[in-house]
Amino acid sequence: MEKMVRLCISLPEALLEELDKRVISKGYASRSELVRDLIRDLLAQESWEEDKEVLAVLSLIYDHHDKELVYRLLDLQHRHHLSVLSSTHLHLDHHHCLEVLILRGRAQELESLSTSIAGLRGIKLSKLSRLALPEL
Ligand code: NI
Repeated sequence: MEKMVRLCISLPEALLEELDKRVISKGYASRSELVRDLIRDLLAQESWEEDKEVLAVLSLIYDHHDKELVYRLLDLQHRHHLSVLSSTHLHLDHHHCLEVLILRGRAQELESLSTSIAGLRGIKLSKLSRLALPEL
């Protein structure tokens, strides 16, 4: 269990109200939990801005009847096989597939791969979740 430190911070009242609204609407157990998440989000954002080694989850929806798209998607994944840690494919219905790729590598490389995939003709949805590697 990590050692916890208490701190006291000053906020304008209106900002505290906004914080508390989000603690309730997002179901956080406390203000502390929300503030910890905000700091972790900021650290993740900085890791990406500084082109550090990062993690990402790329979610895709496409129609598998487009054989050209399926070929190009697989080809891109093989060309970046060191960055693609895993891929999960789910057949949503007769037409649509959901594919989730877990990626690890330099931020710019993952951004570039994600952009290449998102730009393939026939991709109906592409969403990249940017994560930081946990600190040791
Ligand atoms: Ni499928």
